[in-house]
Amino acid sequence: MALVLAAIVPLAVFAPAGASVRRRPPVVNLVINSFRFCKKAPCSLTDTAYLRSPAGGSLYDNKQAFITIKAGSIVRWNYKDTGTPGCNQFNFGPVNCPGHEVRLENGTPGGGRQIGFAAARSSKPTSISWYIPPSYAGRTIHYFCNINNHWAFGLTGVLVITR
Ligand SMILES: [Cu+2]
Repeated sequence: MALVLAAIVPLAVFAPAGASVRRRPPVVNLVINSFRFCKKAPCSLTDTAYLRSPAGGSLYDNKQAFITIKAGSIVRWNYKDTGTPGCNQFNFGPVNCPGHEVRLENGTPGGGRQIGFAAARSSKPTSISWYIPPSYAGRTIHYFCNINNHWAFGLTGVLVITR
């Protein structure tokens, strides 16, 4: 018994209290599916998070489709638009769909920073990842796909960033 204790106690003593062990940020997986952003495929028609004005910005927020994310996480949008009606199907002419992007809303027609692009008809899984820094806690982030005006088809999202 004493031996066992002797073996355990030093571990406890030297276990770094509040050590600055760097943890990997948790990953929150979302999907891009049927021209929508949502948590899990299949997305539904009502997963459009806001109606976007052609001038930029939101005309109407659909709060039921907002997605809450903890600051300090990585958001990963996985491209799953291979089904019907999906981007992969539109491979010709004026309705050609090259893929989808995540672009931050900034109230201008073209939008702000592009976080990433996921190509259609890829032979490999495609995703867009974004690390949300802790300082973003409290923000509500509108984003959309501006490729061929996909936002007008309902491809808009909102992230609510919490602590
Ligand atoms: Cu798109």
